[in-house]
Amino acid sequence: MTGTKHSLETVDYDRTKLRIRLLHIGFGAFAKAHVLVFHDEMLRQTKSDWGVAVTRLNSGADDLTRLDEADGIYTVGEMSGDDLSLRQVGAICATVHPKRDGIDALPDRIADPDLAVITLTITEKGYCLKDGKLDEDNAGIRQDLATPEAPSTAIGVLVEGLRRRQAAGLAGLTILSCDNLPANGELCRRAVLDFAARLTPVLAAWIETNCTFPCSMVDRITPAMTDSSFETLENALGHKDRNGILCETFRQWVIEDRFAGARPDWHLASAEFVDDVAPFEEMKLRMLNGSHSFLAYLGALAGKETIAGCMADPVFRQAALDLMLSEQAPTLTVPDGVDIKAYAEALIARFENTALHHKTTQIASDGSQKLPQRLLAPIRQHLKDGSPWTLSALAVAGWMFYCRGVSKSGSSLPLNDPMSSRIEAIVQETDGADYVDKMLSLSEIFGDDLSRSEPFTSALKSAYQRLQSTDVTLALKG
Ligand code: CS2
Repeated sequence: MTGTKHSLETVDYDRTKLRIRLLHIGFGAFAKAHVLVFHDEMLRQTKSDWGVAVTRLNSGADDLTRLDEADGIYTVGEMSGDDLSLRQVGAICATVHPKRDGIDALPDRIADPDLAVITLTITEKGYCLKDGKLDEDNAGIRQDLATPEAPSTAIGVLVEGLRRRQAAGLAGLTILSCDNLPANGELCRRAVLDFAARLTPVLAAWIETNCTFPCSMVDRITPAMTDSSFETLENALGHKDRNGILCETFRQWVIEDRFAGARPDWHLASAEFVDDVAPFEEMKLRMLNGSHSFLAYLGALAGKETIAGCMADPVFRQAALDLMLSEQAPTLTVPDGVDIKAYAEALIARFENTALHHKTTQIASDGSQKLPQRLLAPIRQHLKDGSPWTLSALAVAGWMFYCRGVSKSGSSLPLNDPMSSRIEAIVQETDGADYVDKMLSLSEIFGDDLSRSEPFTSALKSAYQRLQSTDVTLALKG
């Protein structure tokens, strides 16, 4: 990116004063660009002592070691068109990885007396839920219930850490989910309490009394880094930062104000503490993430590599706006003070950001975990109200088409999904005619209600048929 304008905000607080009071589990691209940026901004404003430890559970030990080598400091590049502003984040005091540091390192970190808050970005599948409860058939959960002192899942790690806190007579913690799930805090609480109750009811009761699980809505578009984005960062910075991240300039964090103990002053970094996050979560999940998934599946099928590429096509751009305003917005309780039309237009402008090479195939991953809250919940509402949901039907049919692994022009599409083996088995066993019916029988995704709903299944079949018989742009035009 030539002609880039940039400024660099270096760390301006005394890092030697930081004590580890916040632990972040699931330290990937999003956390680097979101939670840690809010936290860093707060440290700039308050010069407080809230240091952070970050962890990943499975892969990524080398990434954390590389961060240690940079003394925990990394660069965030915030991009809009040709503008790029750079900040150094200096909040991280330690990294922990069970495979590198031993199985006790993480539960011991959770049982540190200084710790007050744990934030989580472990993705939808990291909560190991089925029908809103802990999925005891999940392989990781089964293993962790058998050997709880050597946990491998985030839920197992949390419970083992909390058990050590309880045994040491320490205070409880605030456990703050930052994943794109409705009522994310409640779901996290359910998974943790179900797991703990399977071990000892006394531990579950202690967690219930001493810990809180606030809900939160998080928002910042942060594509996975590629060689070319590292190069953009290097050109702007004047040297390499292999820990760096590029993202958009927009960021939002709405947090339910229910902390077990001390609360970081994140409001000084523009986070909002509210009594009820639900309307914000629902609005963001349906308007932003719902249309992201819509663009991801239909865009990938039409050969569009990025979200900005979809926006450059007037038919896709208009369809995304129509989906938001005609099919998603009517299903929402819009938060007080929000102009939903302006919100939708701002989302379109964010999607148009050509500096972000946000791949449709990246957003297309984990569809089985994303469709229910992004598209199926609003569809349920339309079925109840008798209102139209043509574009939502195309999005779900687009997902089914995408799962076959081939675009309309015959190029291959990657299927990354925890349910991929079951999906692939359906793709293998059917020649096409009953494909939609077989996909609809995945009750973890569609629930028995939708699988058995005639209006739902027939609308899905005709949307799928339309995608099969015509090109995506024509299908979108109706
Ligand atoms: C995206 C989100 O990958 C996806 O599923 O929809 O990561 C999205 O970019 C963020 O939620 C934006 O806040």
